Amino acid sequence: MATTTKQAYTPLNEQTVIELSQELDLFSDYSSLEVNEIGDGNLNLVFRLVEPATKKSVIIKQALPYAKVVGESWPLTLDRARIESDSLKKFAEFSPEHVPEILYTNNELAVTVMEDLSSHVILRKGLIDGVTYPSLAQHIGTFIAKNLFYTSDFYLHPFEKKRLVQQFTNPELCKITEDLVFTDPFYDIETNDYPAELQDAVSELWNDATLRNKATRLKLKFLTHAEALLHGDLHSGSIFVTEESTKIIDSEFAYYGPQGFDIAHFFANIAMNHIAQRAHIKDKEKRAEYQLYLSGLIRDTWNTFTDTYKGLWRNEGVELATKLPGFEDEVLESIFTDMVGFAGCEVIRRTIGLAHVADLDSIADFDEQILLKKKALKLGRDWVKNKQRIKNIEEFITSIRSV
Ligand code: SR1
Ligand code: MG
Repeated sequence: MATTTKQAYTPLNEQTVIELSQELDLFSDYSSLEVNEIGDGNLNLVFRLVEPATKKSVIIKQALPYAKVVGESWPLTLDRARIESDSLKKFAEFSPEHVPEILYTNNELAVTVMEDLSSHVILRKGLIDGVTYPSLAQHIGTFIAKNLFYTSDFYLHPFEKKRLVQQFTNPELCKITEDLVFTDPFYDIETNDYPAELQDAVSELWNDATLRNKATRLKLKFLTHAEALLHGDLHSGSIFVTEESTKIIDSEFAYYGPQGFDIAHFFANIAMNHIAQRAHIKDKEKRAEYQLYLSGLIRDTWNTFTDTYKGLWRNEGVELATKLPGFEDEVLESIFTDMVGFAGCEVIRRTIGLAHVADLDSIADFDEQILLKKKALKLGRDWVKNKQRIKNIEEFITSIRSV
């Protein structure tokens, strides 16, 4: 592909992004290009460029030198654009069908040009609207199992594993997770964000010494267990879907971490949707049916994940540990227990921390919103404190259904 003469970083705008696309020779007619900045995430600029005559379209994503959700007072490394494009390319080695195609990257400009996925919708929106996705569990379970196994010591030569750990060292983005997921929600810190009506529940949570203790231990795992390459932020806003297709995006939080982390974030966000459906779907029968779908989504994802992981372990395991009889079951049990705890932290921080989820925040009836947020907090606390007591995926699902 052609390249650009631009060398110094400056944030793109609707004019300069067209100039960049011209230098990169992405289209044939630049006079009629339609450009929209469609970024609704917390961190980046996202431009969609469409050539009306040919209907050709691309996404040009650029990291800003600060967190957009807070503003310029929160500086943030541009290196996250490199982490994102490198990790998407790494994921494409195992699951090309589940990531957008990367067409061009420029680390100095913090720019990535990628396939436009506007035929898809963001999973969070689909779930809030009560849509079912028949292939999603199969896709996510396989995607996570392959990423974890193929980037772990169970499969890689130790030199290559350590090279990847270096390539994906991502201190600033990890610090955001260390603070926003594992620390701030458990203390009276100004980044937290919740309505006054939740203060009693929040104070009770802050006074729970066991909860803090367990959350701190989970944070230590996140800090120290460089087991496999993670997406690092696999909530339902990082997944694009259609009925048949699933694409994972926004992997700027990728790093080497504990294996239970990504699947925990996926399940936590499904669980919050499950809770929120009490407000979104008024018809009782329809709601029960949809909640059953969500339970099945968790069950099928977990079963696909474990089946795929075990198959890889048996057939492609290289490290001696994969030859120990029954050891894969121990590894999967430990992933499961970590998953329950990490999911608990995610539910708590999405309810009272800095970054929320629309599933709960969009509940129009304020009293109902508060009631359901209290239920989410209770579930999150239970998962963090009692992760060892939840023995299998059926008990995990029961804990969500009995909220
Ligand atoms: C300042 S970034 C806030 C959150 O948005 C991202 O998607 C991550 O989840 C992060 O914690
Ligand atoms: Mg994101």
